[in-house]
Order: sequence, then C-alpha cells, then structure tokens
Amino acid sequence: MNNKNEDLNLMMDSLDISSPLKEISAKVANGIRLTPDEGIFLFSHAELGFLGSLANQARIRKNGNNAYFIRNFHIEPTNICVNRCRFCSYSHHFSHTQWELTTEEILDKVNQQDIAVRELHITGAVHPDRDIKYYGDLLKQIKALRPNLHLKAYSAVELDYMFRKSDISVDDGMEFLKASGLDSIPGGGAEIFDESIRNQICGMKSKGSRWLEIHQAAHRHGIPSNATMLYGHIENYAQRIDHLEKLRNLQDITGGFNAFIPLKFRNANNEMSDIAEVSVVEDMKMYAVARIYLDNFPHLKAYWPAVGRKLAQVALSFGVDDMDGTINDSTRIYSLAGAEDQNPRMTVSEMKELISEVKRVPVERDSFYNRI
Ligand code: V47
Ligand code: SF4
Repeated sequence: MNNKNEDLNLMMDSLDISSPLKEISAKVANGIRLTPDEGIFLFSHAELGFLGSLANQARIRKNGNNAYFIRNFHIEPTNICVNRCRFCSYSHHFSHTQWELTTEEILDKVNQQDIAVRELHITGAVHPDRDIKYYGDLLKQIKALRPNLHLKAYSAVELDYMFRKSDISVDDGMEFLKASGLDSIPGGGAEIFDESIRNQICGMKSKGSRWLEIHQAAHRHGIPSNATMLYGHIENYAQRIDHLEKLRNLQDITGGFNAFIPLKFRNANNEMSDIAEVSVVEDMKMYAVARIYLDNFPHLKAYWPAVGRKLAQVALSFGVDDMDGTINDSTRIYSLAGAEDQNPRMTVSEMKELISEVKRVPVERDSFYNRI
C-alpha cells in the first residue's frame, strides 16, 4: 500500500469512518468502479473532507494537477421558447426581456470577438419557427467568417425540436449539421433523467431517453459532446446517481463525452423560486461524487458563471479540472436566475490567478483539451 492510502487510512481511523466507506476508499484507490448503492452511500454518509480527498485521487489519475480553461464566448440567439420549464428564468415566459437576434446581429457579435477566442457556444430557447435549415445556415455563415472558430452548438433539446420540425432523422440531421460546421454539442437539456422528477420540473421538454439517443447519435457521427445535470431542487440522491449511471453507461458504449458539468439550481425569478438553493457543502459533495462515480469521463467542469468564481475555485479541490472559459460577458441564462456575476467575464490573467491560488496548474486549452 502506498503512502497516500496509508494517509487516507489514518484519516479514516481518526474520523471513525465506517467499513463501507473503507471499502469504497480502497476501490477508488485501485481505480475500481463504484456501484449505484455505493454512490448513494457516499452522498448520504461521507464526510466532506474525506470526499474531497477521494475525488482528488480520481482527478489526479486523469488530469494530474492541470486545471483547464478556454477563450470562449456564447451566443444565445433567442429566448422565445416552445417549452415552459419551471426552473427557467430566461425564456420569454418568465423574463421581462424578449429577444430574437437576426443573423446579421449574430454575425456582428462574432466579428466583435478578439481573434484569440477559439470557441463559440451557441444555445438558447427552442424557437417555434426555426428549422434545421435556419440552424445549418447560421453555422455556415459563422464558419465563413471565422473558419477556425470551434462551434459547440445546440443542446439536444434544440436538436430534437429542429429534427422533428424538419421531419429529418437524427442521423441525417447530425450529418447535415456536421457538414454545415457543427464541431461539438453542449451538455444542456439533460436536467434530470428520472421521469417523475423531469415531468414535475420540465414536463414539456424532450424526454431523458431522447437526450441520450441524440448524444449517442452525435458520437456515432464523430461529434463529441458534454453532459450536464441540474441538481439541488426536488431530486434525491438516488435520482442523481441514476442520472450519473445512465451517462456512465452511454460513455462506456461511445466514449464521446468530454466533460460532465453539474449545474446548481438557482432560484431567482422562476416558478421554483420557493425552493431554497442548496448549501456550498452540498455543491462540493456533488462535484466530488461526480468525479468519483464517472470514472470514464475525462473532465469535470465547474461552470463559474452559474456558481460564481469563488465557488468554482474551491471546486478545484473537489475533483474539478476544467473552469470553462473567459465567456466575455456573453450569457444571460444565469444572471437572470440570480448568479453573482451579472456580467460574466474573466480575463486570462484572472483565470490563471484563480487556478494558481489553489495550487493547480493553469492550462489554456482548445475545445479538444489540447494544450495551447
Ligand atoms: O439545460 C436553466 C440550466 C442549462 C437554470 O456544455 C439552470 O460546456 C440552474 O447546459 N438554475 C443550459 N440551471 C446551460 C448548459 C451549459 C452551460 C455551460 C457550459 C455547457 C457546456 C453547458 O442551464 C439548461 C439548464 O439545465 N438552467 N435555468 C436555473 N435556474
Ligand atoms: Fe425553454 Fe430552455 Fe427555458 Fe426550458 S430551460 S423554458 S427549454 S429556454
């Protein structure tokens, strides 16, 4: 047994850690996958420092001390939505602003970005009138303007709607968008796969099984993607683990996911505002268990515009190795839902400082996690 494991055993003895936690700890130390029951047990019984230490082992095995970030920005083409998710503060149903950018306005935003910016994340509401031709043309025009810009675009929920509206199969739709310039797919729309909770918080949205089907198809066509989970509302630990289990199973089949991003439910200005936000302890548990459980996901991301830069920084000690990017004040989803940063933007030097302060190595990356 190495020194690290001896240290952990000492820590467990001093904390009077129960034998199931000792078994889990030995599994993590040896890179053995946890069962769903063990995942639930970790959420319910593990002490926070202990969880952080296990998550750190898993993080180091995958990413050493690197903490990645990218120069990126977002475009949210519209907030007019066919759906009515109860946690949403952003769609025209709940926000007092309503927007529908023209293609010219979108291209203008692309033009305004510094040439060093490498990735554009396009996502928004599910507009009733827009079909796959509109979305494909948009990608083509952006690529014509900035051929080297990586286009991470359209959540599975937007894709589901445009495929159905255009009466095109998922496979044909993916090929069409790939040929139009789609490089990867963001992780949005996953929310929580458990059907009963999903029906209560976003019953109009595409089903969880459809989200998984669309990501599987993307991976089949060589389009990588991310995965998210909306947590901290009315779900329980077993439902969180069920979500992680479904993602882990799909990743075993395709290997197409880059990063998992836990998204903390923010409660301002939406139909679920009566639900209190979970504590920072709960947030750190979520990051740590995700890192330990998702043994086949290369990266775990803390999306700082959603949780705030300080919390994202602490998450680097709970399994996180990816801080997303500079954002350049280009997203409204979380500022409308009550996030601390109302104009999210981080310079490269601020990002590096945040990461270095917690003794990680800042690594600027491209969209495939290659070091720049
Ligand atoms: O699916 C909406 C979430 C997601 C709230 O792939 C909320 O790199 C919390 O998926 N409280 C969209 N969450 C954003 C998204 C994303 C963000 C950053 C990076 C990536 C990536 C993906 O935002 C939605 C939903 O889960 N969301 N409202 C809210 N009140
Ligand atoms: Fe529409 Fe997305 Fe808001 Fe749901 S979360 S109402 S799909 S914008």
